[in-house]
Amino acid sequence: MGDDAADGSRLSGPSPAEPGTPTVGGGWPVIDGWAKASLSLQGPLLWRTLLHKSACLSCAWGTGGQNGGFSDELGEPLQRCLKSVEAISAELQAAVPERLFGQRNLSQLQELSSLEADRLGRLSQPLILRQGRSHYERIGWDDVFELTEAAFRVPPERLASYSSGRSSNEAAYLLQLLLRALGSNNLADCSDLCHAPSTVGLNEVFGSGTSMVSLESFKQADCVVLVGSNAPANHPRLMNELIQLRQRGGTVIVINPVLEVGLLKFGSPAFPIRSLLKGSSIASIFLQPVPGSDTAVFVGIQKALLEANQIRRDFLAAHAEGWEAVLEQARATPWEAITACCGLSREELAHAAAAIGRAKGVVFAWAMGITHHANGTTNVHAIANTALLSGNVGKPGAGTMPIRGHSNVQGFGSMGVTVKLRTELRQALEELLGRPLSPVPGYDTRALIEAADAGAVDTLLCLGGNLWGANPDSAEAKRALSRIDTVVYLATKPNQGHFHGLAARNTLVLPVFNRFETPHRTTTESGNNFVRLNEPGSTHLKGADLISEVAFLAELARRLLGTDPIDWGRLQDAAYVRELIGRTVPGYGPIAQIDASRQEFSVEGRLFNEPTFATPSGRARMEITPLPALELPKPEHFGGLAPDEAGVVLALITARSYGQHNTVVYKQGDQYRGMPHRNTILMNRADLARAGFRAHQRVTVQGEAGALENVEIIPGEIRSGAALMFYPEANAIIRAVIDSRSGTPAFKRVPVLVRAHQDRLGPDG
Ligand SMILES: Nc1nc2c(c(=O)[nH]1)N[C@H]1C(S)=C(S)[C@@H](COP(=O)(O)OP(=O)(O)OC[C@H]3O[C@@H](n4cnc5c(=O)[nH]c(N)nc54)[C@H](O)[C@@H]3O)O[C@H]1N2
Ligand SMILES: Nc1nc2c(c(=O)[nH]1)N[C@H]1C(S)=C(S)[C@@H](COP(=O)(O)OP(=O)(O)OC[C@H]3O[C@@H](n4cnc5c(=O)[nH]c(N)nc54)[C@H](O)[C@@H]3O)O[C@H]1N2
Ligand code: SF4
Ligand SMILES: [Mo]
Repeated sequence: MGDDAADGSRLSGPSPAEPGTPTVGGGWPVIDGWAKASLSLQGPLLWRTLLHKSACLSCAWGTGGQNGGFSDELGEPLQRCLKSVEAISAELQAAVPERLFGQRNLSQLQELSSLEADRLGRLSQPLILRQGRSHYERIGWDDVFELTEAAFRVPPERLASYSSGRSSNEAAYLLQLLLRALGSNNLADCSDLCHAPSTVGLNEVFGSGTSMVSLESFKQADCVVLVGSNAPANHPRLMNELIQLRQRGGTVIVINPVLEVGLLKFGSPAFPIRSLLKGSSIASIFLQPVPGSDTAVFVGIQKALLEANQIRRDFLAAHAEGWEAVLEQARATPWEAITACCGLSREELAHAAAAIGRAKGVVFAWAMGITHHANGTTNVHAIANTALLSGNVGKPGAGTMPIRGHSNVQGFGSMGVTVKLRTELRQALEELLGRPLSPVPGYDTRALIEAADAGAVDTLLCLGGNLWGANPDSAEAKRALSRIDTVVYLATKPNQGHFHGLAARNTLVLPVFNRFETPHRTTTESGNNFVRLNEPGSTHLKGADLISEVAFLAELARRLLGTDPIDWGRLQDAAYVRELIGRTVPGYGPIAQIDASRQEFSVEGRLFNEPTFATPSGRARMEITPLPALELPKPEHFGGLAPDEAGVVLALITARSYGQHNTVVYKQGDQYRGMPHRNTILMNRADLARAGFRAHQRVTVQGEAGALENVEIIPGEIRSGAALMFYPEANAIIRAVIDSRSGTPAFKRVPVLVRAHQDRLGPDG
């Protein structure tokens, strides 16, 4: 096999890139970004924050913590990336000028783009928008608590929360304890829109829903299969591991419909300058499948392993259940069905399977390209099956590894912020609260939107995030939120959700300390199951009236519940919250002593270095994975094309640009994909030709829930039949199709009609 993807494994025929697009991910723009940030007015403050002992705010790779700002979980230096700088810089902005909310009315605020909303600055005073008023006004904390307390005194089924994974474990634990003590299980969370299929799927197979691979174990792999992840942008320090893996002769198999430049070559500042500028090779094999077809890709790999006699039958017999049916599915599924579904050839799949079969330890890592599909959970099963059939679980250097998103999203799950509460935690919480938890199933994020839309929710507390911006069908999300009586947003910075996601009666926006400012210690959990301890800090905002999330939730709980059955007021003390976490959350025992020990730790029971799993029998439970049906609708589905109108129906991937964090846009363009602004659509040149479009032509992109106008076509390295646009803007046109097993929307395969005429309306128009 050749030593990079130019060996012919990118068989799908890349077209030449747009002139000026980089040929290396990371690289010079990264150094430039660091230099600009360091030399800015914020520079000294930025560096002080980077060195603060707390986990990086941005992704769940877990850089920072007690070792100091720049080390990873093994204490290795030079692991901070520019994304971290972007996130910190946004938090170090000055406060929103006091007069701004008096000057700008709602319609003016609603005109703001995501970037403009973020650039207003930091929230520094509590705000309220009252029914019928045109402006947000200042409100005092006493009134905030009185109003929120009253809003929480509703029947528990009509009370809900939504959360985003940037807050601490302590805040997350309090949030769920409060709701559950009040009798509500309505704990919607951003993970419902993210890795829920991984949690559900892995729990079904292994009895544990997180990665089974520690960073240490990851370093022992000699092959990594990276599926549906744009790690160069979203988990940049994972790239250091891939560079090192290639340097020690290992293989990286990338599976992605988009030929992301940073997955071919990546220049990391952690390596010598020559390698930074030229870039190190990443993909040894690059497979470019049809979006949504990963189950077929993995069944194909299984079939190739079977045909090459590389199935580990002894291992399966000893450590798995249901494997015979999975092997039978691989045997019985014809190659034609597999290749027709995924668009890859038998040779490509066999080539990848041979590399997997040859390797001593394979880590299968994935992100949103796997989960954001109507069959997201089945995709996860297909990956887990492949890992099991090839004997790549339950030993160091191998295993399944969902690459988690928000820096503490996994901690939220561990703390019980989920509608799928695990039995052990349920029992422990019932013991703590001295009564059974409500048996009424809770709303996950999509169910919450539907319930709100149906008028079944009175009060919603949002611990961070942007519920409006993160959901498909922005008009539906707006309408649903407008049917809730009171919405309370706790946030560090304003976002579009605070201006579009408005309640019927009162909308409150309450300013909180971020992680590195919080006046007490907090903890967070990385995607590698490593618990980080964050030291107290202070804010640069002068005269600001911020609150810690723990203080807010403990005070609200004290008002509502007093000392029944625990002393809620005492939970103001984060160390006491940690004591309760240590007592109730499985695997979290050491957290009770962490204030004294300062010992960060791996959550117990998650890392499988032996093939004994957390299922009742200790064996992995395998199940077959039906291939998805991936037909796209005809133009008529969208109202049809005019006789002379150019147009094509494509599978739209909605993804992040290189300059954003989720719904928050930091930079307009995406230079690595050659997309100069946000209102662009990345298309394959063959599709342009097929539809009769030219590069840079302006088109209408019509989805099932709406249309985006004046979108510029950018030809690029994406599989024919697929297109890519940026989230959150694209949510305006997406109808929610969800994976029924996990509740997660299919954000990565949205049927759209790309059409030339801009003046035609859709089926509803
Ligand atoms: N800088 C930065 N870092 C972040 C975030 C951020 O917004 N900015 N967000 C955080 C969060 S919450 C998350 S969840 C993660 C997201 O991290 P990613 O999952 O890497 O992010 P996405 O942009 O959604 O891109 C997913 C990748 O999947 C590919 N893909 C799309 N469809 C398919 C498919 O059908 N099959 C396969 N195999 N691949 C497909 C896309 O081409 C893209 O490269 O990043 C986290 N880190
Ligand atoms: N079309 C489409 N939609 C998607 C996706 C996609 O790929 N395509 N991705 C989905 C995914 S993976 C996710 S995770 C969701 C993300 O959805 P969310 O997590 O809801 O959204 P974010 O944009 O991360 O939320 C950012 C806001 O959090 C607040 N914030 C930041 N730090 C803190 C803090 O420390 N405390 C508090 N209280 N607030 C804070 C700030 O006000 C900031 O504006 O979006 C989902 N939606
Ligand atoms: S890789 Fe993730 S955790 Fe590490 S510095 Fe970058 S954004 Fe932060
Ligand atoms: Mo996410």
